[in-house]
Amino acid sequence: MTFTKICVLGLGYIGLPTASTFATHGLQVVGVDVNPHILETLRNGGLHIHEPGLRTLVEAAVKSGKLTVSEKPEEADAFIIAVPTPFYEDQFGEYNGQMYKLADMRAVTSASEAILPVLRKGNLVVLESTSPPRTTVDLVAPILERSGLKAGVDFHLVYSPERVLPGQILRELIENARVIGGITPASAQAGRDLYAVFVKGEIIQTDATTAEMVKLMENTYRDVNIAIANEFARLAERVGVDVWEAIGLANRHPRVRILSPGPGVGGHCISVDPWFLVEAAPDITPLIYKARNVNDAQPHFVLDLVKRALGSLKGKKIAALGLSYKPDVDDLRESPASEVIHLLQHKGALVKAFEPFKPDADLPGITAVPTLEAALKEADAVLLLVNHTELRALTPEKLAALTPARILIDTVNGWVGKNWEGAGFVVHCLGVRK
Ligand code: SAJ
Repeated sequence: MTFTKICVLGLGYIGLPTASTFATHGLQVVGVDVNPHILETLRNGGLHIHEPGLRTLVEAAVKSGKLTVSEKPEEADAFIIAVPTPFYEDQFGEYNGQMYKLADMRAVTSASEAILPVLRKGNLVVLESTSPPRTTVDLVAPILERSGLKAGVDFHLVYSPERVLPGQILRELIENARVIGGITPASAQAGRDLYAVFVKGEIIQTDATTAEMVKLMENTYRDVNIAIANEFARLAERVGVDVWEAIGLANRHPRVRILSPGPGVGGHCISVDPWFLVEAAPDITPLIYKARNVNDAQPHFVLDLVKRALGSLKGKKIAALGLSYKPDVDDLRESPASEVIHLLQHKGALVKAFEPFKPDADLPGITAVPTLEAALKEADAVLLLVNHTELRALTPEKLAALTPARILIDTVNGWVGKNWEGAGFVVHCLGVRK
């Protein structure tokens, strides 16, 4: 199948890079979003998200005339749905007295409904949003079939997960292997033809539900791996071991690859997607459920660490460094750092936070200051919450000059290997017994 014009529904972290990449590879692309603010920003040459290289790419796509934006889909050869699939904040499932989170599929539903009036025979529809297993066949197909056209017969339908890492989206979009799950082999082939426009990685065809599972399994595997790293950190503190050294040594085994402990698991993917599997079958997913709980509880272990370092937190001034959900990105969504700060404040600590990637960060209930100096200048203790390259690079001499604090609490092992004691500091590191 060949493609001249496509519509991409949802212009967020995945949709906008995808739409722009198709446009710079010669397709006519209509980017669709229901948020008028996003459309206005893009029409005025602005950008509502931060991702390295994205500004240049979007500018090139718009300038060439190949990327336009609209509030509604138009007739096209293919439609890509890349809208958010969060979980409900106020609705839960229950199994055996245990609550689990439920996927909020309203955006996928309304995007599918928006395609209905412009869906034509021979079109390809792709769902990219991370979704519970069977969404493509049980939710999207029936909506699109309200057009009178039959999925897999009159139009092609595919699930193809995005697997790009925030911070490296543009490179990974092109280079990563791409899984294309068709509701029929012909649909998968049509999906391959579309992504072959720019994907340089391997393109692998399968069925739609397998592709959905693949995506969820990848992120769940990572969540469970981080959960075990966090439990190892707790154990290491208990038995008097440095977990970072122990993990480093264990990872010298050719078949072991333990991830890193930290203040918790944030972002909009790893901390969300495993719930889709629990929701699909709560009776047979106790490990996935437990791993989510272990990682969600991690900010409380950071609180314990800070208490061990400082005693009572009442009135203690803490400089909290890093607010994003992970290193070297500016994304503050679902950030464990914010949760740690709330817990500290709840115990009476006075926290000033600094996020180098977003000096103007504005989070409810958190005092964020625009410079490192402002966060550090009157602190009693310095708490490293995100392993940003520039925070990791701080030297004992530099820090000693910027703060009267001599207590450092490192939750990410960012400051390992420097002569902190020589500069008068005492370092408390997560996963290391003092
Ligand atoms: N984290 C740890 N320890 C680690 C690694 C990560 O505590 O060893 C924490 C991070 O600090 C962060 C969270 O986990 O708070 C998630 O970060 P991440 O880098 O593991 O993942 P995301 O959410 O940025 O991106 C993931 C990626 N999935 C996998 O690596 C399997 C990415 O490829 C997906 O495309 C993305 O989810 C997505 O959109 O689903």
